[in-house]
Amino acid sequence: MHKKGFPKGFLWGGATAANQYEGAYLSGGREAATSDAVTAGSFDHPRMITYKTDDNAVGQTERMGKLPDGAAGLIDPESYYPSHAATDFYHHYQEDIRLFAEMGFKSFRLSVSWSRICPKGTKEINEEGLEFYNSVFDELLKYGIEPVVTINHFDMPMYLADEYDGWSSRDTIDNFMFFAETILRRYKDKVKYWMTFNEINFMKSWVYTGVRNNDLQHQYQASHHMFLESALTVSLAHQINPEFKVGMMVSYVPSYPNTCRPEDVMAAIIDNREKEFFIDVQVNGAYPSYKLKEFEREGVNILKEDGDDEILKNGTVDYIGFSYYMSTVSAANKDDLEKTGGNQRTFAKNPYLNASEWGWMLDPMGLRISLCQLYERYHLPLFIVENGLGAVDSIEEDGQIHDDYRIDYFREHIQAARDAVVLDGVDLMGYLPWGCIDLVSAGTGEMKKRYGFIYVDMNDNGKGSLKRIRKDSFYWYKKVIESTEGA
Ligand code: BGP
Repeated sequence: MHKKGFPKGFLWGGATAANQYEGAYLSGGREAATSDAVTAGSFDHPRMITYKTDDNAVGQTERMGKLPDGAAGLIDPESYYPSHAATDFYHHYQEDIRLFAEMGFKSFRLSVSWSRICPKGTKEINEEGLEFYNSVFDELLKYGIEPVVTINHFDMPMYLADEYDGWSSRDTIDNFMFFAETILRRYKDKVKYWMTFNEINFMKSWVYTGVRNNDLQHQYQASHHMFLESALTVSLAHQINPEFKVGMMVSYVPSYPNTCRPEDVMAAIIDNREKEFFIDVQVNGAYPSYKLKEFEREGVNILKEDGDDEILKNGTVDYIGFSYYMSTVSAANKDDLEKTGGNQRTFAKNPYLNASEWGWMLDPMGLRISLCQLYERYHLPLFIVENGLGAVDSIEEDGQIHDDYRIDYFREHIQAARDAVVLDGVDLMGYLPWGCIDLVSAGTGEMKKRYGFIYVDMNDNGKGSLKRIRKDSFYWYKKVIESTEGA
């Protein structure tokens, strides 16, 4: 153990995803994905999904907009779609990786765009797409940066969403398996760390799952297919290369009881199951009893085929990856709670905490609490694969970005992670701050909400030179990595 508390080989780095960073959405043989149909939004004006939907499509957190008559494909010519160009990793990957190397990154999380490899999501390969990621991995390895690959981060080839209703259909498993196997085999000597689905507990968005009807039955059936997929991927990955580490990924927002009234404590236990369910299945390889009881009460009937239970049992994950941004509060009586903004949906306000400009509760201690809860419940290595502060940055007169607020945020969260390692004995693999370079927000489609150590000149209307500028936090994070590196 190094003097600063983090183990030798700790994976310091940063995290991104193709749907928010890569751009070049119809270049190099890529075809459209669900994430391409999302317009820009803002705090008070939700992003919109333009889609040839019937009026019965319900339950999206965003408005499902019908395309105007005559609009081609999915794109409304009057709307702006920030992910189409994003911050253009596709054309800037060498420059960006050079900057990550300058910060001292040991690892870098990215996702592979499914429709870049298999344009329709079916069993047809786009060799140019495979070559692109091959060059990216080579570039990373040139600097000794370990790639951490999310196989699927919040998108699905449009064709599969259209023709198969996304993860509702069991056929999607077969198609995804082809994609997963293709990349596991092609990059087997370049990538060791994999993650199946980003934030698998966010099931309600059509963009993420391609599922139009998201009543409980459809939602959980889709989850079942994703669980099978994850388990099959883990099993196959271990056959291809026993050295592979394949993890799962959830959004972890711990919920505290509003008071010490036992009813509030029980409410927190129930709310926490929202994410624990997804971890339980992928770590224990079976559905937990509380969920089976809930299915009975709600009339949810998961359609399983023979052998499904064995698939789940045999494909449990090697580590738990999670995003941590905030905590929330639970109460038996929801009227006792005040609402605030949060990751992908609204959450409850905690009067003991401050909030970000987007209303997310800032809670560094919550990171230590999460690490303890997860480690003590699952006894598996943990990987913080997202954490960060979405904030408005401005370029000052000196041409620089003085983001002290971000530095303060990271100082406190890294300290909390260190406490979990040093004081609580948590087995922590690494720390990958989200959006280590500015990219498009998933929740609101904004550029204004920035997370990066590196500023990218691009605004909410798609104007900007895409020039990269190091923020003050860039130099600060570089020092953190230097000073905590294993001896
Ligand atoms: C997580 C997602 C990321 C990312 C992050 C920040 O839910 O995995 O894709 O976007 O949250 O959220 P936002 O972009 O909405 O600020």
